[in-house]
Amino acid sequence: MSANAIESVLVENRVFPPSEAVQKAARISGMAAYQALCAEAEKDYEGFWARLARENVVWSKPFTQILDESNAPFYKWFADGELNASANSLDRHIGTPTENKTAIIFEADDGQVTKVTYRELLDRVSQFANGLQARGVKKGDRVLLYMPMTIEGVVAMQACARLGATHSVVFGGFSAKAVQERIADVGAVAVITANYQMRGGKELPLKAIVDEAIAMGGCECVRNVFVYERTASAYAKEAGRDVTFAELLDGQSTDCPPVPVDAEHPLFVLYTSGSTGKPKGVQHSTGGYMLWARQTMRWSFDLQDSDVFWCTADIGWITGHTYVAYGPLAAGATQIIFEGVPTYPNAGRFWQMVERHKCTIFYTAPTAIRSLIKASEADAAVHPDASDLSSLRLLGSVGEPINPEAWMWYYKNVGKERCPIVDTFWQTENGGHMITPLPGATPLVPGSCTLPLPGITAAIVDEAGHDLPNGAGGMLVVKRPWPSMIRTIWGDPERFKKSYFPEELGGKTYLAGDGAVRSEDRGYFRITGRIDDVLNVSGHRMGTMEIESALVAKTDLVAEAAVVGRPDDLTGEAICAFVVLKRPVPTGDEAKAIAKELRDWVAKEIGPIAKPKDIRFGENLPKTRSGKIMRRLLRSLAKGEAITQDTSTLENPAILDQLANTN
Ligand code: 6R9
Repeated sequence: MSANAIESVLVENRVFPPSEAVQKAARISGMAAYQALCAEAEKDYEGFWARLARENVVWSKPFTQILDESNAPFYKWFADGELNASANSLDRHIGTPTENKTAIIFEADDGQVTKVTYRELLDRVSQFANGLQARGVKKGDRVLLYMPMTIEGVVAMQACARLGATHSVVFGGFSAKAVQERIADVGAVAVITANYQMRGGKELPLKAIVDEAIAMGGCECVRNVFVYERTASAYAKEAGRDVTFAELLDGQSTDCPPVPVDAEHPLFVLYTSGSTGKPKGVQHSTGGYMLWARQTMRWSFDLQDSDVFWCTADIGWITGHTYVAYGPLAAGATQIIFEGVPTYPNAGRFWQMVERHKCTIFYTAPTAIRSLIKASEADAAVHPDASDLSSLRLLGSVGEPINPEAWMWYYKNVGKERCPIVDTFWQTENGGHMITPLPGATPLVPGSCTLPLPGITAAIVDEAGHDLPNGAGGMLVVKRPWPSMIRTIWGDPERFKKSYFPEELGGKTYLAGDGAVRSEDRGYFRITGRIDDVLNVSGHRMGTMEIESALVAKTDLVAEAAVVGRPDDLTGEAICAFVVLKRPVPTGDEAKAIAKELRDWVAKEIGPIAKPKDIRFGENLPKTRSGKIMRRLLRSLAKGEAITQDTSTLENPAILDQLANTN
């Protein structure tokens, strides 16, 4: 978010209360209803969550314990209860009118549409689970997915859950190295992938990247690679190890009893960037997670039976887990799944799809909105006005702060000043929405995620953990454990404690890693961005250390590198790398060529989303006398600001001029 945008958030005084019609129709109608739920949670915290757990989750063995804090911060919820996440998404609808309702409307990259009902989806998931079981996948195993956005991706996740196997989905844009690290860290027994993925009319390899990853070593745990043949194109197959979906499903029954697991059983591990070089495997539970996936569908989106829900997130991210693979199904929604990209065949694709499928709830990221604003300003044919958006009743935003200008455009042009916008703040570690308006209750303020959901004890504190008054910026924390929270970092409980429950805050307060401020008048939360070394580029989390490690791994060229973020109008933040080469500082065409080489290298090491936008070369980096890189100075340089900070502790002040000038 740019400094201007932050400023305009702070002075924002436009307020949009829910219309009478919206409020009347809503499940939580009016602020008093919201406050009553908050009061219920405050009065009897455990009783409140137990009620929601009974209402939202189908338990094969009911729980008698609610919250277990005996080994804090390793909290347990509903620990003696048993359930199955796939049964909670699919089987629960069998024998109800939802059984024959459309579960998924899939639109392929090329526009082809496929629909499946809940009954059909259950059959497909069961058959797939039987196939996995026949190849030895069982409860407690880990399975890595590297899949395109397709029905098959959801089927594979659900099939793992059906068997009690823990899935770990890796976004299809990550590199072979990233896949290899995740396979090795999570100890996957199998990989589920596709030969290719279709994006923007292009066929991009997936299977070949899995092959490359496994060939790097450390992946001896992988017995099988299951391959969805998304396209007819050929790919390399390793006999014995590789099994096509057709082979996997051949002869398998469409009946597969769901395997009951403990509430705390790990449903999935999803890797996300942290403030060190190594991504963290965020481990989620089954019971608490499923409770929140369904409840937030009903609260934040006020999901109704007639809704056509569309969350545009990829299943490789947490939003695609909670609001594609689990939440909408558990809540019995009809949802749209889109394989492609918003700009193909043109930048009106989202709006054309809303019209085509009569979408009622549309949930996307600010970065997509900002790029579509730009595209529709240049070409009226792709403007939202060119499509019939009258089916829409609710809009959502997620992934990064939405600047008020983009909010207003979304509100006017997409929602026609009729649809509330829920700006949902949450993180991979949270499992589901944390701070968000409720469409039938909360008066909206552009750029603010407003108030915590009932039961979520979000607060803003200073470094010592003291509550701050409205108007004072500080660290966002959550004071009490909640059911869908992260359970641990896979294989690294110490890092879990240090990252999220630091001793300085008493060891029991969840530290989000974001800065926030509450408005003076309403106490509304505004997220001001990460306060750690994590960047948010187009809604994707990237660790600065991760990118630095990738750069210095180019040992023939790079001596040292420091990465910072700078505000960018389109992507929120942009990656800016300061690089010291093992050769004289290049200029002109040579500098351009080396910068390109480094960008391609980072794409190979991590993935194209991690490519630095700016690369600047210098003889050195600004350092203190003790050798610490002064990142705040680099941040100013990246923004193109004059250095006004105190530079007296700097060992080599002359370096600032050099880094300010090269580009
Ligand atoms: C769900 C998701 C989490 C980080 C988070 C914050 C930023 C997400 C936001 C938001 C402001 C919102 N973030 N939603 N900032 N307003 N509505 O995005 O998870 O990929 O783990 O990212 O994204 O900085 O800490 P994840």
